[in-house]
Order: sequence, then structure tokens, then C-alpha cells
Amino acid sequence: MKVGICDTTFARVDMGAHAIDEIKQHVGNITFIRRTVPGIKDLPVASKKLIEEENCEIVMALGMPGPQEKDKVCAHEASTGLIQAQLMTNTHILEVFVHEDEGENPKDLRQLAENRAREHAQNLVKMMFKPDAMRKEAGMGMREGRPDVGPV
Ligand code: RDL
Ligand code: RDL
Ligand code: RDL
Repeated sequence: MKVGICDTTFARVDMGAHAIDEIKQHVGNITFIRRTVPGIKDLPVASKKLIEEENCEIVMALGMPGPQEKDKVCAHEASTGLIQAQLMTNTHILEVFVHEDEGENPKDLRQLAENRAREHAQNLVKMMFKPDAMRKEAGMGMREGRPDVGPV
């Protein structure tokens, strides 16, 4: 199976490497095709090309929106593009964004980004290989990168 990993040079953590390492710990025989682009607005077309030209069955799009208002707008636009690319290709692109201002300090940001990348990688494994395990988590208040909030 081919998995696409698309990430950015703008990000301050190598989330793509963490995602690949995590998937490898759970399933073997995966071919990773990795593309790195400058920023999050470049992720939609790069992800679409991984699906259409490289035949990836699922893609992770990892990026880091900056702290300023224009970065938040940029993130919303990138997200809209990623959803459009998914609808055009009928293929999942897991959006793994970590906003730079989610981190309380550089160390916390680094840990949050690693954890979110790894936990979305686990989601990918469940979606593709263990749908029953995913279904068991329905309504369970799952989060990525920080502790789960749980059901009410
Ligand atoms: O196509 C080239 C750039 O426009 C593209 O890479 C943008 O995603 C770069 N970029 C911004 O222009 C911006 O204002 C990014 C951010 N903010 C941001 O917060 N995070 C990014 N890119 O990854
Ligand atoms: O593609 C993987 C994720 O990006 C996707 O599952 C998002 O819908 C997850 N998500 C957020 O990233 C977020 O910032 C969700 C929320 N907020 C939210 O409020 N509710 C969700 N998902 O169900
Ligand atoms: O409720 C606290 C957080 O879950 C909330 O602030 C989320 O919006 C944080 N978040 C993002 O901002 C994002 O871009 C999350 C994701 N992506 C995500 O993929 N998974 C999360 N939170 O659990």
C-alpha cells in the first residue's frame, strides 16, 4: 500500500518523520511517498498529485500555521483546499495542523507537534486497517496531541 506524506519547510518540527516512524511501528509493507513544499497553501495540490500521479491510497498533510492573524486566514484557506482535493479525488487527506501558538513554549510546541503527528498516524492505521478499532472510539472525545477529553 502507498501512503503519501506531504509536509512543509515552514513548520518548525519535522512532523512527517514522526508520522512515518509511527506508521512503521504498526504496519509493515507500506511504501511512503514524501513530498515537501514551502507552506500549507502548497499542500492541497501536492497531496492531490500524490493521489492522482503516485497512486497513494491516503495522504497525511502536515503543517504549522503561524501565530499571526494572516497565518490563521492562510490555515483556513489551506484547509478548504485540502477538503476540495479530497472531494475531487474521493480520497482521505488527513490534515495534521499544529498552530504555532498552541505551544506554551518551544519545548511544548515540539512535543505537541510530535504527539499530534503520531496520533493522526495511528488514526490512519485504524482507518485503513482496523476500522473496528476506530468504530470503538466513536463518541469517546478523542483528541490528537493533547490528552483526550473523553465522553460526557
Ligand atoms: O505558495 C507559496 C506560499 O504562499 C505558501 O507556501 C504559503 O502557505 C506560505 N505561508 C504564508 O504565506 C503565510 O502567510 C504560510 C503561512 N502563513 C503559515 O502560517 N504557515 C505556512 N505557510 O505553512
Ligand atoms: O483530517 C484530520 C483532522 O484534521 C480532522 O479530523 C479535523 O476535523 C479534526 N479537528 C480539528 O483539527 C480541530 O481543530 C476537529 C475539530 N477541531 C473540532 O472542533 N471537531 C472535530 N474535529 O470533530
Ligand atoms: O479543544 C482543544 C483543542 O482540541 C482545540 O484547540 C483544537 O482546535 C486544536 N487543534 C487544532 O488547532 C488543529 O489544527 C487540533 C487539531 N488540529 C487536531 O488535529 N486534533 C486535535 N486538536 O485534537
